[in-house]
Amino acid sequence: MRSQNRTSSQRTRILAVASAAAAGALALSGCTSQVQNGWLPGSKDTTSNTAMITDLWVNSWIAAMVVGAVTWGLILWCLVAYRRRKGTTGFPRQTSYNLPLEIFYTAIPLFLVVVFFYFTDRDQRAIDTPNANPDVTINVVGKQWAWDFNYKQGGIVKDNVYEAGTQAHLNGSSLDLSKLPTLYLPVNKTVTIDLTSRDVIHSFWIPAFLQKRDMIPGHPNQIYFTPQKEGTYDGKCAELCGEYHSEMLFRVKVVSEAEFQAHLAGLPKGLLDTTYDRNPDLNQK
Ligand SMILES: [Cu+2]
Repeated sequence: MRSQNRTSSQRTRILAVASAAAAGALALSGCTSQVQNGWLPGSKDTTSNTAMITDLWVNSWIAAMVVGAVTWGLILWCLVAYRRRKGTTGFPRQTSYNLPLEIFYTAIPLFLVVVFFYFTDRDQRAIDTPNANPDVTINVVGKQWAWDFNYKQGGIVKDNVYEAGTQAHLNGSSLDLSKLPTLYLPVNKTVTIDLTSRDVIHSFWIPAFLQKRDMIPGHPNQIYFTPQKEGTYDGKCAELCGEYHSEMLFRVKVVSEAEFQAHLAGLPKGLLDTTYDRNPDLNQK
C-alpha cells in the first residue's frame, strides 16, 4: 500500500507547483491592454455598453481559467501522487464512492452556473433597456445584399431622411470604402436602432460596438446605445443571407452633432417604406 501514502514534503511541492501555475496565469492576464480587453475589438469607451460587455467577457474568462487551473492542478497531482511505483503489485485500493467529493463536484459547478447566469442576466437587462426618449432613432433595413437607413424625425433629427445603400463589390482588388452605405451617428447622443428586413434574416453587426442582432422579416428588433468615441467603424451582416452575404458591408461614422446634422441635411427627404420588401410569406397573401 505504499502508493497510497504521500509524504508531506511531496504534498507541499505539488501545492507549490499548482499555486505557481495559477499565479502565472493571473500575472499574464494583466500584461497588455489588448489582453485586459480580452482581445475584443474597439475599446471600453466605444459605446455606453462596451465597458459592461468587456468586463463580463474578461471576468468570465478569468473565472473559467481559475476553474481550469484548479482542475488541471488536481489532474496533475493525481498523476504524480498516485502513479504506479516500483515494486507495487496488484491493483491499487479500489474506492466505489466518496460522498464529500461528490457533493463538492456537484455543488461547485452549480454555483458557477448560477453566478454566470446572474451577471449575464443583469448585464443583458441593462443593455436591452429601451431608451425613454432617444435623441436619434434610425430604422436600419437589411436587404439582399445591402442596407437602407431611415433617420426618423424626432429628438435631434428634424426631418425624415433616408439613405438607400448599394452592395459592395469584392473583386479581389481594393474596395472603395467611400461607396459603402454609411450610417452616421452623433457622439454622446442616445441612439435607438430599429432593425427590420426586406427579405431574409440578416444580422446587424458593428464589431467594435460588441453588439449584434438579427433582422427578422416581420419581427422588428432594437438595439440601444450611446456612441462615445468619434471615428469610423466597420459594419457587416452576420447572418448567412445568400450568395453575396460577404458583400453586405457598411460603415459607421460617429461624428459631432454638427457634422451629423450636416450629413442629414444632404440626404433625400422621406422614409423608405416596404414597397421593395419581398418576403415570400407576405407576398403569397
Ligand atoms: Cu445579410
